[in-house]
Amino acid sequence: MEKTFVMVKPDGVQRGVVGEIVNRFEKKGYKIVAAKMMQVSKDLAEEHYGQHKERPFFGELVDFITSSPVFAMVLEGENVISSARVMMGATNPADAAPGTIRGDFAVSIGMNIIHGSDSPESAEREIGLWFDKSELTDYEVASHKWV
Ligand code: RTP
Ligand code: MG
Repeated sequence: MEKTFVMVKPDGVQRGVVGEIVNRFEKKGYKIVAAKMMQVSKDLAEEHYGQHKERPFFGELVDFITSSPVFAMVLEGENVISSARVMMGATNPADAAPGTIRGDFAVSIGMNIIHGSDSPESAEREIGLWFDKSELTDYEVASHKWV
């Protein structure tokens, strides 16, 4: 079954919406395979956002992600990679539809509350980067036969 990496960014943790965000993914029908609160190191932030190294906002992005703890998760389910991105809404919260996480909780592109892997390749890379294999659980959710 497909897995993705999702992270509530420092602004989401500071604003107390971790529970609300986790709730949305649980209610949708996705399984939480792993989750942890963590202070991100500069090395991890730079590696995670490596594809944006040459972009003008890279320094600010790394400073922001390391500024306060994040809540990192691995979610599992059918089409979870693209579906979680739909639930998050557009990168720029100004363009994110109401009802999406960014549409409901964020205002500016620099503090857009949440990250989600953008492809199967990114998901595999990011899960490996943020979680040790031993942190990933493997269990059945009884109600998921109805999802
Ligand atoms: P993310 O990786 O954080 O889930 O966001 P995303 O896929 O929707 O967007 P991406 O293009 O990967 O950009 C990564 C993060 O960089 C910040 N950004 N700032 N100032 C700017 O023009 C700008 N553009 C992007 C955003 O915080 C975005 O989430
Ligand atoms: Mg991205």
